[in-house]
Amino acid sequence: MEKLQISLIGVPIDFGQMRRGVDMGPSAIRYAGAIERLEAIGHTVIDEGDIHVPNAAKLEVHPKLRNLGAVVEACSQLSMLVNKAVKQKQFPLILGGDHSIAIGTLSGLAQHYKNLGVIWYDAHADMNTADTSPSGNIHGMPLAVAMGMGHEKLTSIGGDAAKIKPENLVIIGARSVDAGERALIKEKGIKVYSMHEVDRLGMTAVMEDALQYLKDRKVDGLHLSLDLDGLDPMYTPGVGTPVPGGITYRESHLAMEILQESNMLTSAEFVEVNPVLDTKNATANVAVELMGSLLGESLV
Ligand code: HAR
Ligand code: MN
Ligand code: MN
Ligand code: MN
Repeated sequence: MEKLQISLIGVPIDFGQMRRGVDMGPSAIRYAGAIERLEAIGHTVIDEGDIHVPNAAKLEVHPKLRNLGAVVEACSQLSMLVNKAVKQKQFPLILGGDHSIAIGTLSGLAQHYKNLGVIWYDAHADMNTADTSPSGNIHGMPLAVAMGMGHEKLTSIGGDAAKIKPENLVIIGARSVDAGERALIKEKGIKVYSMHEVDRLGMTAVMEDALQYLKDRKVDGLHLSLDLDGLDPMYTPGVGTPVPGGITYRESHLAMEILQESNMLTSAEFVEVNPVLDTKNATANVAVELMGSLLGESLV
């Protein structure tokens, strides 16, 4: 297995939604031993620390886009750091923070990858715009923004062009999808393996299928965006929007191992860890264990 130079970037933000505390996610994941775990595999970790997240109250507020100014500011910084890491041939590994940060991650990656593949491991489709969102929470919008839809202040981070193509996106684990998101999935023909497909086909087939689909599209990079609420809340209770009936712990490890075996992965992010809602840092612990499998820990 290739040994990586991992650029570790924390994004302590909780402004993309309403439950405070997910800004402590990067701390919780570091406390759970992320760096030691990755170094034990043989990777080099360049810890960029956490980006500075401004006080939301001092920046632009918007009736349908909660804390817009703070999210724009944090995502702009993140986009630059991710871009810098890729330029230096490092593997960006981003710790959230709520899922709004994916706007910055995907923007940074898009500076380099012109045909980026994305695996979105999540209970949600995160594809709302201000007009379809039931909540006004930006963490429910990053995929729409990356496809070029939504408020101009969000879509223009790192350039006006769309950051990903709908046909290069695969969603895994979906089980809470809003009406507007469903319409968009249909309209764009987005590949979704909902819990129905995970149950019916099994995780091995889902992952092999997903990776073949992305290979057929000749993606030039592959980003994993892993929302810890993709797993069943029985394993990852420390998330702001838990949805029952999720992916198991073992299935998730298997998915990570298959991703590792594919040799396609070029970046990853782990988001929505909220230690305030947790017991004994369980969710960050799972995040770190999954990181191990994803980045090449071997069982024997
Ligand atoms: N779809 C709902 C909304 O837009 C809930 C989104 C919850 N999102 C996350 N990230 N936790 O996946 O408000
Ligand atoms: Mn806070
Ligand atoms: Mn999400
Ligand atoms: Mn989610």
